[in-house]
Order: sequence, then structure tokens, then C-alpha cells
Amino acid sequence: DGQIDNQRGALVVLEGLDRSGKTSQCNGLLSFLEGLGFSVESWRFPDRKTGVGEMISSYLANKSQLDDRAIHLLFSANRWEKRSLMESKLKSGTTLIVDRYSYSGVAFSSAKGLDIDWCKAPEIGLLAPDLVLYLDIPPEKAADRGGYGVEKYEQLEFQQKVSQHYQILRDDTWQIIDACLPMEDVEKQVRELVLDCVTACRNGKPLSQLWL
Ligand code: NYM
Repeated sequence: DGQIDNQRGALVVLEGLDRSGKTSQCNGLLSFLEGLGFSVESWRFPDRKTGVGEMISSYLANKSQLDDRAIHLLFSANRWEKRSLMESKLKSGTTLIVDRYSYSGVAFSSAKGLDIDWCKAPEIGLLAPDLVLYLDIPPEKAADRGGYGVEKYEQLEFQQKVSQHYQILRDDTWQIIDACLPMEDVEKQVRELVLDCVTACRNGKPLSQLWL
């Protein structure tokens, strides 16, 4: 219809512990929405392809050491360097499916003991997701799923702390999905929630900013 130019895309974020199934769900959503004819892209943070992303990647691989606050700010900077592209994509009608965002940033860093408000501060002003799908899985179950890799943070005890810190960040954009259900059931719930969200955004739901 004639309004198509004004219809914005939705900012959909998937969050959850390592091994909660986020990446599979992101891939599934991308092809589902493409199949329905929507303009859609799948993004992830950290975006390891930028200069900042390379520093993050080296830190996660234990190839470099960084102060806890320094790495926190790099994760945040990695989102800031993509902010304007994110906004223009959304405004031109493209829906973004994003694997991790500011909630990972705050949950992982505050799980190390950093103050939560300090962790949130650099995220203020980034675009707020229209929908956060939290794939909820007990840390022990996530650990059973083929085990963790060798990157930093991929240990059960730390993931238990991250899980607790995620809970503090829940807000009304969150939908909690039981990630222990069979994958098809998770996928079905994810699709329904995302379709509703995409529709709301097309119908004029305004874009907002984080944590103001
Ligand atoms: N991570 C991710 C953070 O600590 N802060 C952040 O802001 C983001 C986006 O990086 N264990 C952590 C969570 C993961 C790790 O993510 C790499 P992935 O999704 O495994 O590439």
C-alpha cells in the first residue's frame, strides 16, 4: 500500500545464556521472515568484524587481557559504532534480528562484580529493542548441551551468576521463553511474538532509546 515507505522495521533482540539456542533461533527467524517477504537482517553482538570487535574477540579467546571496565566499555562501543546504521536500517523498513545486545553487556559485566548502574550508563541512548526474547534455560542444562567452548565466561559457575543478573534487567519489552521445550515449540512461540511485534512497528509504534 502507499504507506510502505513510512513503515519501520522492528528491533528484535534474542538474549540468554551461552548454549541457550539463541543463534539457531535467529537463523530460523531470518528465513521465516524472509519467506514471508519482509526485509530482514540478522545481526549479532559482539560484531567481531570491526576494529573494536577484533579486540573483543582476542579478549574472549584469552589472547589478550583487559581490565573488567575496559572490556565492558569496548562491548558498549561496539554497539555504538553500529547505532546509526541500525537506525537507518530500521527507518527504511528493515527488521533486525539481533543475537545479544546491551542486556548481555550488563549481565556479564555485573556478574563479575561491577556495579549494575555503572554498567548500564554507557548503554543509555542506544536504540531500545521493541522485543527481547529471553531464552530461559537453567545453567546446568545449558552446560549439558554439548558443553561449552573454550572462550572466556563459558563456565557453569559464572553462567549461574550471569543468569541471576539477567533477571534484574527484565522489563516490559521482555518475553521469557522456556528454552528447554522442544526446538519446534520454542520456534513457534518465537515466530508468533515476532510477527506481533513487526506488525506493531509497521503500525507506527515509535522507536525509543535505552534506559531513559
Ligand atoms: N558478551 C557479549 C559480553 O560479555 N558483553 C556483551 O556486551 C556481549 C554482546 O561475549 N559469552 C559475552 C557473552 C558471550 C561472549 O558472545 C561472546 P557470542 O554470542 O558467544 O559470540
